[in-house]
Amino acid sequence: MATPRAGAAAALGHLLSALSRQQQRLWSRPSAPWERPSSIRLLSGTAQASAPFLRGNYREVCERAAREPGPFWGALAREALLWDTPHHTDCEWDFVQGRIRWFLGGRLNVAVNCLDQHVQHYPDRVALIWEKDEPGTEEKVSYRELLDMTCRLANTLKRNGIKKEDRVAIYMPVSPLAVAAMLACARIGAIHTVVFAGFSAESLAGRINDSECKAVITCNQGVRGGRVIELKKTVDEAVKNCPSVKCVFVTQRTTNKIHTGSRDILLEEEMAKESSVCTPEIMDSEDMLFMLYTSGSTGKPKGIVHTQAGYLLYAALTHKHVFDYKQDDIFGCVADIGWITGHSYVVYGPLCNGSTTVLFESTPIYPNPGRYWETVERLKINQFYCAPTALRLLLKYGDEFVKKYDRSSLTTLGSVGEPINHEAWQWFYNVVGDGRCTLVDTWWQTETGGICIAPRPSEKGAEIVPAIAMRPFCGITPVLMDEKGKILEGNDVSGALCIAQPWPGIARTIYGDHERFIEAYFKAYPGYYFTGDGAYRTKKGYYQITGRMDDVLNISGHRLGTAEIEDAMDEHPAVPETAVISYPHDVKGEAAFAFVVLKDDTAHPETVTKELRAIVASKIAKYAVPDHVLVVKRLPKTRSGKIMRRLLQRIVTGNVNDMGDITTLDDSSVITEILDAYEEYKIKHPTL
Ligand code: 7RM
Repeated sequence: MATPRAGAAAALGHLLSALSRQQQRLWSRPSAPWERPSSIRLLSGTAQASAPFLRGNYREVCERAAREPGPFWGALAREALLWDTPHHTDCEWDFVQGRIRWFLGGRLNVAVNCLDQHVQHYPDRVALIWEKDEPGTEEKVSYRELLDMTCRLANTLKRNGIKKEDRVAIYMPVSPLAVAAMLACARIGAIHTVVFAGFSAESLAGRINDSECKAVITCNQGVRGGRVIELKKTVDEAVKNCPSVKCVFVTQRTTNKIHTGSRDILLEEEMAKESSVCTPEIMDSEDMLFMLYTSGSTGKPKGIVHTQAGYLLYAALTHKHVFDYKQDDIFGCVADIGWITGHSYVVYGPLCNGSTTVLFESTPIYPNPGRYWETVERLKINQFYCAPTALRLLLKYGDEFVKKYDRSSLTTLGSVGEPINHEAWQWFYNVVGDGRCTLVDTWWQTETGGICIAPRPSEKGAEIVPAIAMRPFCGITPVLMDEKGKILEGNDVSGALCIAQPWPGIARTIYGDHERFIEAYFKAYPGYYFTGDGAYRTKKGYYQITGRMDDVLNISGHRLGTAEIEDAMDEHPAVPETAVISYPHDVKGEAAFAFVVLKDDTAHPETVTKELRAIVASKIAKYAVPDHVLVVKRLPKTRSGKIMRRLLQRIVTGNVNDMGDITTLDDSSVITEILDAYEEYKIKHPTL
């Protein structure tokens, strides 16, 4: 049956067949409508085509990118992506209204870019290596197999009424089916929102309801670190309160039988009945690709929206150039797909580049602290990308767990998620990398879509300063602002990190709340994107990220708003008020410390603090539970009633002699009161 999109779809097929008629025979399905000839002219190329911006002098190219971002990215987009219709306008933007559009008029399909174009050339190339929880049980999936899986899954979604623009929640650990689920959404134009499988039922329900998802895709159970995680049960609990959900697709990760409810659909069974051909929906560059929830400074997570072409281009180019990815390399990013790092550097960037990408299901210490390096040896990983928190944990176990394994395949090491401390950087570089690999500290955010500041690319042999992110990627224009919103010129200065011009990977909006998008990112420094981070520009002009400037914690590389934890605890009937602050933690980077005020008639404060921990785990996630909960009589407040968290932070970090400006404090006797309570608590908790 002809669809309105059949012409455009046919055009993609035409291009693919033109690329290599001989190879085409290997995988062609003559009945596929999108292989019919078409008169639409397509711009060719694959994302592996060497991007022009690295030919020649890096500094000059960057200067040009900053001067003329539109034509710079426009040319790259034409060369690096596979289009149905080329774009007519490179970029339209207005940072006051938070309006950003790239590659207008362009039409393409992200799944075709990530799959079909590679199947065309190398159907048997390995796309995914699923490094399952038990070492030595890895499974490989070729591009042809991943395309097959994606199309069957896409057809299953379609058969169950999921269509373009519908939202689909994915609540799964990393697995080939999770990747296929993301790509199946992309293929039919549905919008996925992956929810990290460690979030509680209530968090999941909140996200499903905010985005009004029509379907949820999940597993019966998850397996991690030798333990079974009851994912389906969590989904069942969540969807009780999600009226928009019409079906729950369930895959079998374990042999455990699952209870099926009225909305449940056994995914593998249905996929087996479907065709392995699925006509891709041709999408506009600026149609939504996915949203991903992330914490901000209020209690409610934000649904960050990324669109098709700009996001894909930026993820692919940064993947290739920051990590110096070469064809046939094995790329190992151990992030979970529930975070942006998993989206950009496990799935979209590597697959768009036709890479072999590792899906790591386990933990850094299962079955022992040598797991990462044993995996590197067994899979012959070339690029290894992880979080500093894992390195801090592993270095405590000593070098033997590393040295036992052959790491000679490694060429590039990467770190992401939080500032990397010197000890972790040196250990990663010298012990893991034997002092011979390039180590890149990469700074970026859910909102930036891909890496924005990192040591590479740069001129051959250019220096790398340990433990700092250093150089803006081409086309990224960092600016530091002082407290008054004045641009700080020159070097050796610290300020609020802003970016002056758009790049293709920047988020486009917060789902359903564009005002909040403007408020959060474009209000503080009008005309600039404010990252929420502070940074120092060194004497040599390199960037060092100093950390969040807002009320956002970074626990083991994961963002969490203090307000989110406070809101959860405030629901306890015995708790009128709470204040959560962060303090440095040697493994997690930062940890949460909660100060709580209880009602006067509370008989058992210890019971309440225990209940508070349970509430946070069930309302948000286990990782959000504060390490310490201290009961106090009052909180320090300004005369206008605002809680002065800064003072609490100084108490916990031992900076009591430097309280800063306390002139706005309503009643200064509260400080000694809290200090006394804190000292008493410390005696009982000597590890603090
Ligand atoms: C990719 C990711 C973003 C926040 C960001 C920073 C912090 C991330 C680094 C870093 C110092 C780094 N996205 N951050 N990378 N701080 N150096 N290399 O983590 O949205 O989850 O978090 O993480 O504060 O604003 S995220």
